[in-house]
Amino acid sequence: MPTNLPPEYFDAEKRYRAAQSAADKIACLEELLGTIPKHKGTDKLRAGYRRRLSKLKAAADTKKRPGRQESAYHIDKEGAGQVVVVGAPNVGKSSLVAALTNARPDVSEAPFTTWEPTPGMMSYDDLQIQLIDTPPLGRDFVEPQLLDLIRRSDLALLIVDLQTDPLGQLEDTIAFLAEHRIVPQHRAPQKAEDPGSTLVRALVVVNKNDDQESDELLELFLELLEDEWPLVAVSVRTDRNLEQLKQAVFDQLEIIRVYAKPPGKKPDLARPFVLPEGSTVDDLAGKVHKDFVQNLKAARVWGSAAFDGQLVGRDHALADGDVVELRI
Ligand SMILES: Nc1nc2c(ncn2[C@@H]2O[C@H](COP(=O)(O)OP(=O)(O)OP(=O)(O)O)[C@@H](O)[C@H]2O)c(=O)[nH]1
Ligand SMILES: [Mg+2]
Repeated sequence: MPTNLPPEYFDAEKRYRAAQSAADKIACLEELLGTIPKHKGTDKLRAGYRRRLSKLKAAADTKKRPGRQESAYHIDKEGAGQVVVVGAPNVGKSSLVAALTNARPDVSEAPFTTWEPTPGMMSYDDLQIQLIDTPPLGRDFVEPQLLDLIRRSDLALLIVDLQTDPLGQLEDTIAFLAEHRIVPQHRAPQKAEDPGSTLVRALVVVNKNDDQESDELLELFLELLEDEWPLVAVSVRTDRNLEQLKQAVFDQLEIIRVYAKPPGKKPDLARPFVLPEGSTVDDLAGKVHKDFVQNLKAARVWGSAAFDGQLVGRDHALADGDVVELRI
């Protein structure tokens, strides 16, 4: 032990020994290190405290990590579907999410405004659908987590700006997604060539079709567009076609709403069960309660695909708007 240590060292050392929490220990160690004169005789002592300090800091960091992993890109699905809004800079992604949902992402004339995804809820009839605003797709850098968000989504809105090379923007977006092995679902045949790719439902949204004047631009764009795309032309600025867009989003999600009716009672029309298109009575039973699947004896359906009150079997396919009475 070197002899020439000042009295402050011994005070600081006492405090360090008394410290309970990791944060206190770190603070006391830093203070302690500051009191030790720097010369050859104190090298070992200082190195020892340094090691302890870095160990404590590393341990504190790993503890913090679970918090850090909750990145802005981990957005829990809410409502009837998760719809991610993607596209080139400045096409109006944030404007669209601000117009259709309760979220208020920043909008500006300058490109590259958005840095983080922002979710919001859009009402459609009796449903809530989640829309997520995202940072622009760019050649230089794209957060890998954005790609995962697109892969996990139920639908991607590919936004282009009618007034700024919409064809080029759409081609770039598709090429970009393809580079990362994300394939729009209606191009499914391509998937056979690459089994590692992810199919994602996609809807092209042509924004900034503000008025009749820009309809000419739209016609030109549609003529040049080679592939068939599910597509809606809108204007966030003038509200043009925004209702049609909501309808198209619902259609593309390929979901149905079914209302459960307890025997002898009225159906609960306020809370639809949301199921993928093609779902059966069995699928609904599983969603209502796991006991229902095993014990289901009969079901009656009121709706478009059945005559009113028709008795149906477990594998009867349900349609949007059906009212179903499950009997156990
Ligand atoms: N004329 C016209 N301008 C629009 C429309 N929608 C959005 N804009 C404008 O386009 C600009 C960009 O809008 P943003 O919503 O910030 O675009 P963004 O795609 O989120 O942009 P980044 O976050 O930078 O990728 C803003 O000046 C908007 O006011 C529209 O329908 N018509
Ligand atoms: Mg934005």
